[in-house]
Amino acid sequence: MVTTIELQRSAKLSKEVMANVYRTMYLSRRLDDKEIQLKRQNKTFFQISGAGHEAINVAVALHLRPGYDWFYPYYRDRALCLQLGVSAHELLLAAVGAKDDATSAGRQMPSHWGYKKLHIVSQSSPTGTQILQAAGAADASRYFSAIREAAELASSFHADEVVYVSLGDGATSEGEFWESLNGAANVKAPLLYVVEDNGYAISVPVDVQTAGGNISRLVRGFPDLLTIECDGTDFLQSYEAAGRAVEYCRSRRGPALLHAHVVRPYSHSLSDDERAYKTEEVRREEAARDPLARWAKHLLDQGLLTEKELKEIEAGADREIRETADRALSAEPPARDSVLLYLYSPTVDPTSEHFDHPARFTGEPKTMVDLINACLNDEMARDPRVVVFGEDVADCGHEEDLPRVKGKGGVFKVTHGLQRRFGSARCYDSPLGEAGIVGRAIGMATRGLKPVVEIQFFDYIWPAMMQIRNEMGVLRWRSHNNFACPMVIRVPIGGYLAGGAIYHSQSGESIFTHLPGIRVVMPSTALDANGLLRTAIRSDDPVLFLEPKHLYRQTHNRSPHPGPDYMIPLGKAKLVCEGADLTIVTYGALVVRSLQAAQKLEAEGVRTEVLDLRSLQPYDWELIAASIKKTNRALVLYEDHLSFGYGAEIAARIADELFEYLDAPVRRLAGKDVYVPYHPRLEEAVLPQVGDIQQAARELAFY
Ligand SMILES: Cc1ncc(C[n+]2csc(CCOP(=O)(O)OP(=O)(O)O)c2C)c(N)n1
Repeated sequence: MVTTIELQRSAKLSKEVMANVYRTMYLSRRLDDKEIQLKRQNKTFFQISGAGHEAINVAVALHLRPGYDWFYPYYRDRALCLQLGVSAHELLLAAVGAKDDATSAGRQMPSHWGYKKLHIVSQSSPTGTQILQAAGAADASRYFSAIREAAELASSFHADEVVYVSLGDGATSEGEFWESLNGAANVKAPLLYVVEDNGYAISVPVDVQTAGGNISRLVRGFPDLLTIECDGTDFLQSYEAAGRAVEYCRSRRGPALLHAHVVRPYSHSLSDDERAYKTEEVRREEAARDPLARWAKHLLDQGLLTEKELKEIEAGADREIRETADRALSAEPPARDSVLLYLYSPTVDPTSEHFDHPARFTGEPKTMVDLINACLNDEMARDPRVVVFGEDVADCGHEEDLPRVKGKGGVFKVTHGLQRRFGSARCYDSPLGEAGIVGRAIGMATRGLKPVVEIQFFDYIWPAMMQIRNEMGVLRWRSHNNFACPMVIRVPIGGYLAGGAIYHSQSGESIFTHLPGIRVVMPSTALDANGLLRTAIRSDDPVLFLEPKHLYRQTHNRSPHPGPDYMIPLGKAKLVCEGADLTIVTYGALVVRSLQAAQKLEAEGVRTEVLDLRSLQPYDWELIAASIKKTNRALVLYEDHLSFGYGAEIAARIADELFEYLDAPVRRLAGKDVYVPYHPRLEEAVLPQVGDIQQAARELAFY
């Protein structure tokens, strides 16, 4: 639907509200000034202003409900936060990075909002990530409407709630913006986009940034998206436009995009001087549109406030800032030793015995695909908050055709039957966009759902890297445990496919184990996959669940179903073969190859111990150390490229901490530092084979 609204000045506001609007706008501007002063005095460490955006901010906030609606505000949204109920003191605590700063306890720069009570979700610095998360928060709203048992478990849900997200004109160029629009428009999500267009992204003018220079014109083809363009420096016009946009979302007609033209009088940030790229003429024109001055003039011209009343409002705000700045400057800084707190859930420990639940086997042996599928079935039945989405994961995109088709359920069939059993609200196809899958899952998880999403192949996880690295792994830590996104990303990984080639054989687990805040798991058997996935789903942390796809249907790793509560704690390796002469530390597809090599070595008189790590972050150092203290020789074996790989960390730690126990250098055997090629002969040359393991182990044993 293409909808552009003719704006009329019909807003009816009391004198008191209008005076308060001025107060918030003025307070916001003077807080910027105060922060700039403090930064120049080296009493704070960063400043970015909301100057020029105050009118649209306050206008939108007046239509929204703090602690009821959900907010993903851009860094310029100081006035929005104030209007929603954040105090000047709270903002200044963030500027000084105080221990009691509610956004992050000194971990984030100021203007990275996050106030749990008000539902202002912790924000980060990448310009586009919040947009997909907001779409996810709106997805959660739709989910709660559809699945009442889940809504009953939600910390907050209202049938007419709205999710607010704001961004700059520059940020509309991020792919995440377009992914979000496609997703939100397609499902009529109750998502309000406010594009605060100040004409520049740092120094890049909007006509250089955006085709045709006008974002609302570009997005008008999205069905069910209401687009409204307004002068965001004119409070009344902004108020009316925001009212219509919010009402559209509240009444569940679809998402709305409010394109507000604003100005940016204080340069991009304190590190920028706009005179380097804006002419005096442009700056003069922008100054004439300053929303604060315009609103003051309107109030005086219309006789709504006297000069004296205006001055009283200003004096009151100035006083508040002075007092609160003094208090903020003497606030206690965060303790140095607090820095490691809240990388992971402080209350749910997936390495604990609580997650050690014995198996009660039933039925015939099943493959890894079957037992992952069984775990998803069990967990979806157990917890209405578990939701599965990704590319092709549904059985049939057109639900009405389900009775007449066999059902897809993922390219590897891991999610087969979930849509049929649990319905299309709980298992559905996402658009083809990995950032969207992860970003939306983060938004849903923040609201208390448990997304278990699939990235179709590890090789295609990279578009989601921004969301994984800068959001999923960071959210809990950066918000000082105020927000979290416990979720699971399932990813088929690795080679040995004979034909998988460069783009269907990749490994790369070390890139993720390197990231604080994320658990990384890689099972090598059907039973472990079942038990570890259940732990991942029931844990309170984000988990990257890597499934060696070569093992999906192998008969050697099959197991009967271990029961609906079977769990293996994270960080527990498995001793899969006992030996006395050397230890192979490995995981994934190389476990079975190590066992085959160990058997052959046995015939040569070499007794090989094999450890399957199963969980890569955290990993079982205790078992590794115990084994090497016994065998005194270590071979670290992994499928990924040798250099800078996961095994490099393990090998380094063994050399560091177990040096006195070693009778030989720590050895590594891994994939070559080259891509996995298509022809099986070439693939064999790249990935470690049983013969290679045998040779490396033999050399080590006889070193
Ligand atoms: C993904 C990403 N790329 C680059 C940056 C650096 N950066 C910070 S703000 C900014 C410009 C943003 O412009 P716009 O969205 O128009 O917002 P404005 O600052 O004008 O309000 C850039 C390039 C960033 N923070 N994140």
